[in-house]
Amino acid sequence: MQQIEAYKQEMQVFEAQTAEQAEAFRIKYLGTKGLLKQVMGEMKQVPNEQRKAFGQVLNEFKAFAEDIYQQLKDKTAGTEQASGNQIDLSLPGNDLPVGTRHPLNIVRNQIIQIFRRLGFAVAEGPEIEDDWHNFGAMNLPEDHPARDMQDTFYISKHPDWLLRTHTSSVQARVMENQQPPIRVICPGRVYRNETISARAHCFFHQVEGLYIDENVSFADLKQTLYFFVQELFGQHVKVRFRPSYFPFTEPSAEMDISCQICSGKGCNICKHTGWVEILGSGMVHPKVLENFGIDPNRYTGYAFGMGIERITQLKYQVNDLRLYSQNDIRFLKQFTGAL
Ligand code: 2NL
Repeated sequence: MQQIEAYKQEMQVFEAQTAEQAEAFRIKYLGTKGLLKQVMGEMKQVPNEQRKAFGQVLNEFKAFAEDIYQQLKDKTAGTEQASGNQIDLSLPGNDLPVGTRHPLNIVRNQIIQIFRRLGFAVAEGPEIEDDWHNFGAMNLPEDHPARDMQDTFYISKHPDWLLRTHTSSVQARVMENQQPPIRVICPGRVYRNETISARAHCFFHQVEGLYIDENVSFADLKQTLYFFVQELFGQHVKVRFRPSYFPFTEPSAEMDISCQICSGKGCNICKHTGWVEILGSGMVHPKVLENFGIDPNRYTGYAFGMGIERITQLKYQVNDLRLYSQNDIRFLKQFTGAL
């Protein structure tokens, strides 16, 4: 009883200026490990006949403590702000780092924009293709090396399926569903079974184009592609066409542009020739047109294909293909603002 009286006096002189100090009172006296619980635990030792009286004292003690706590709480209400760990909501927030477009997407978008202005639509298609859309329709013979497992990823559970090796498969799907005039470009990822190095990867990105109508000529092909590289690299760029071979075009040509690194004087990039290859092209093979029921005597067309990695390399001097897919922020952030 005496001890309780002493505690009461201790409580009465308890000083609290802040809400934290009022809380300290609660913990010390009323908390689960507080003094009140401790004193109540002593009930067991009280002889039976005194229990009732002691219980009353305890109840009164508890009410006393709660009353003081309530007073301290009222007195210090609103002092939380003064405690110093309050956030100032009027301050500006932390900057969120803004990402950059991937260089391959920057260049792909530039290519798409140029051809859009020439009336080309954009078509997309699946990355897993069947043999017909990727090879057969494109006039690739059964024994063509591209059809070998060494060069192409086949889906082992479904031998007729493969990862497309070019986006010609998308143009095949366009020709399947649409009669001429056809004017599309097909950007997308393609796969080849290559050992990864600075110059080769097991996937890369392409833009292929196709234009089929009456009276489409090789002169249209040349002038369109010349316009394209002038828009992409500048008016000063020179072009040359070299005869080439593709199973899906006849005649075929590869196009070179004057080296953008040394302006044609000769450097490592152009192997001291002053020219760099940027795309393959040709007049659509009559067999390809026939495969889609397009009459080759009425319609002609040109087609072309380019690697986006290669063009990005020439535009931004990226000299290792692996950089495109390593996600190294030091590489990627160099394209801030290159939109
Ligand atoms: C290259 C060469 C080329 C085509 C792609 C094509 C598409 C159809 C019909 C005929 Cl639907 N040809 N595409 C034509 C010539 C060359 O790509 O070196 N690409 C990176």
